[in-house]
Amino acid sequence: MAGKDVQNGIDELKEKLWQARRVVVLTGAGISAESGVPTFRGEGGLWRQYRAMDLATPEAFSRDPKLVWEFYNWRRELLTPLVPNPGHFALAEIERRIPEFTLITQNIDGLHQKAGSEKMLELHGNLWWVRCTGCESLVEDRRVPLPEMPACASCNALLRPHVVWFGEMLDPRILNAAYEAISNCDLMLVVGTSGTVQPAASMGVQAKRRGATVAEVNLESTPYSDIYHISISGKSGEILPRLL
Ligand code: BJW
Ligand code: ZN
Repeated sequence: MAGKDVQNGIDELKEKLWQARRVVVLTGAGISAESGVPTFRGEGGLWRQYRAMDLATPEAFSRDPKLVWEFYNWRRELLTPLVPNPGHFALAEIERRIPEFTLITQNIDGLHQKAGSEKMLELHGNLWWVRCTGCESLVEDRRVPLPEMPACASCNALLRPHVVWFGEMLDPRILNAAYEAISNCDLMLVVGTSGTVQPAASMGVQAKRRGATVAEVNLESTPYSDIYHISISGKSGEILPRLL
């Protein structure tokens, strides 16, 4: 995409954004890429190096919980020194300036909160929370690393990461809140997601069907680039601050 197209896309998005009353932003791994967090697909992506079905399914966890915990402990180690980038900070600032704002993220890294975002829905959970496989209790646990087979403080059963694996249902309260925001928004911005994982992948199209303007910011084109109203090609850490 030529620089002029990028500038035109930014100008158009800026106009729509600052006219809007209700804004939804959906983010994926790409927004955290400039902070040093690996994405899933694409070059250097986690699912290029590891088989998702061996690590991110309930079946994998039942079969080999140690291996799955090893993977999530490694991700915790990787994330510990990382900080939000200008893309995260720009979204936190947009939230402060828009009357009704919802950030829906597929990311589990917690970097949006670190940047100051508050009105957030975490569709796929959070790496820094653990859930008991016995009593279902949910607690924040920032130990790095966790023990090989971490146990629940109340019932001693095995803990699992509080994330959503393939084949698992998303939390219905979070999903309903996301659909509610999407169906009422004037503008939806989709940032740094490949649009391959459902149900998040269809959310932009649903907003468009409900009459919202939908814009995408991504380093590469996605299956939705020609469907959304505005598609801006570039790094979110460079594009999003230019909206302010
Ligand atoms: C930049 C950039 C920069 C880079 N600036 N951009 C309907 C049809 C078919 C299948 C299904 C369906 N409904 C459900 C399914 C099954 C499945 C699914 O979608 N499978 C597809 C792969 C086909 N979905 C599920 O199982 C979901 N559950 C569900 O729907 O339950 C009901 C149900 C179950 C079973 C059958 C039917 C219904 C749960 C999905 C859970 C996903 N979990 C993961 C792991 C989370 C924990 C962890 O991190 O370990 O979530 S998988 C992984 O993918 C992670 C991500 O959140 C998710 C999305 O990835 P994302 O964010 O898009 O990252 P990438 O890497 O793909 O893309 C990065 C993008 O950034 C790229 O586009 C780059 O260009 C860009 N980029 N640098 C801007 N600087
Ligand atoms: Zn327990």
